[in-house]
Amino acid sequence: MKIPVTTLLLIMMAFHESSSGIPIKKRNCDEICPENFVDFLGHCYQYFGKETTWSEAEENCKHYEGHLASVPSAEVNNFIISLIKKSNGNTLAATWLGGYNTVKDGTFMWTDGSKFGFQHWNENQPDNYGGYEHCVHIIGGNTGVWNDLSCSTKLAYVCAI
Ligand SMILES: [Ca+2]
Repeated sequence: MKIPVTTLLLIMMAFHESSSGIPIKKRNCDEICPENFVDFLGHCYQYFGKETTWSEAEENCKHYEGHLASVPSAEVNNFIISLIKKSNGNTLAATWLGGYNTVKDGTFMWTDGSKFGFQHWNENQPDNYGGYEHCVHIIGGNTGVWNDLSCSTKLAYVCAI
């Protein structure tokens, strides 16, 4: 039996369609954020009120295929402040961000690998108080300025995808 080429092509296309019907996960501005994450400037953010150490917080963010939030601009810092307040009874809780520094030379970095450019430190910070403050958080009850703190301190945190 001779099957016309066009029929064969249609069958192949149909098979291809059904075998690749699983949508590929994309992360761009058009994508809807996962449940409980809020979209802002192309990233998805969630506040977690359960206080954990900085590294535990980063690990939890990785479960969502994200990282602790990096802050590239005042705009994003302001958004994170409003997200914390909205999620926490209008109170700005002390909250881990993805900033950390290398113990060796003190250079700050973000866990998502983005450039540590914009900085919003509180006055006289970072001070590496006692020589063991290597993680960055937003100071609670304040204006959203940052402090370096011991990474083993347990704080709320914000993940970004
Ligand atoms: Ca400090």
